[in-house]
Amino acid sequence: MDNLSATERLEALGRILPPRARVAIVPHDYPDPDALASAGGLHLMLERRFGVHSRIVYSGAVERAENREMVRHFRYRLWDLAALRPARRRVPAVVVDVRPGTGKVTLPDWMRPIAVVDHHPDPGGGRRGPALEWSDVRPSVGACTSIVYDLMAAAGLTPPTWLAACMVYAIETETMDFTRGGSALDRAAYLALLPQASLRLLGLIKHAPLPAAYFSLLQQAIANARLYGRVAWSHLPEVPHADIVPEIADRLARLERVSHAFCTAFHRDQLLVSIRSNRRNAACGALIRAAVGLRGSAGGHDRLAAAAIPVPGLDAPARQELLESVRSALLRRMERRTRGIKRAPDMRSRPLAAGAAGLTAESASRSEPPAGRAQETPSP
Ligand SMILES: [Mn+2]
Repeated sequence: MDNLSATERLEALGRILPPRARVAIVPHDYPDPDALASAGGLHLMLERRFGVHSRIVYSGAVERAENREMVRHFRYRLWDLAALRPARRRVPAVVVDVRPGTGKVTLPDWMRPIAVVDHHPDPGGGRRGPALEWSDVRPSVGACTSIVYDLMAAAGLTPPTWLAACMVYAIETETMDFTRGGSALDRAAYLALLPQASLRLLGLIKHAPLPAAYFSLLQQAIANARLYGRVAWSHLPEVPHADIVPEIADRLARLERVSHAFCTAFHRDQLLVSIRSNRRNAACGALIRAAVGLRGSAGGHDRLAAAAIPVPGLDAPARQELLESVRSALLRRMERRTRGIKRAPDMRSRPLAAGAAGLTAESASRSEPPAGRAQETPSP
């Protein structure tokens, strides 16, 4: 389906959509703005262009304050899969911003994936999902929302102002305001959607009120952050929601002179990892897959990627051992990649924040001698 125009793709989609059945639109678990806005655009398109009713069904939670604000203004209902009764007949599903079989989207037995819209590179590692009847996968596009915009535009559809605002926000966050790449299609989608968007809603999302717990997690993450030359790492022993992990990685990646950042955290029965790079061709997705291996699901893009490693039943020492192994596997690979930069990093670590881990401002500004493993692990 690679060389088809958006119009041809639309026609092909029309041929595989069941005429009367209700369709599920399924974004990846713990949907982010890109996944939600893409799902919203598809919901509108199925209805208006094909007369097909759909339900957006997600798993996991939406916790980041900005994302919750976006959901608050969503006019299409978002159905929590856990609260749905299984359908008696299998429901055709359109999977969005993820591919089935990657471990990043929950599809119950009673759903039958028929189509996918995604922009993630091939997951690789034998994690190829089932062949679908229709797919629109464009890894060169920065935001999945831009692909949905392309299809909507080919269908002659203009989103309502609230949805346009969500789509604009999705493209901004996914491309980090076009600093993290962004193709010609992303720019075209962004510039076309912006005049159609409720700018007030866009502002409300960006300036969403933050809960007090956010600040205490941020404080903890900064206190635990350590620098290894141009690599920054922080760990949170236990987080109440998954969304804080990529947020911390984003923050750390903005530290001057840092080229790679990652955050690790235990969340329920999983070790979560988010990595970021501000360098081109950082291949974060491949890097994290190599570091995590078969221990969990991992993947992502050039400059950002994430992994989730199941740890059910692991006691505290075993969890610590796993964390240490993942941390050193990531550091090793990042260190190799930052070697090309002037002033190659030494792998000695130092705390990010003066006064953190009981150090004074003066000793924190010096590099420590090579530290043992125990010392490199931040105290809780
Ligand atoms: Mn996406």
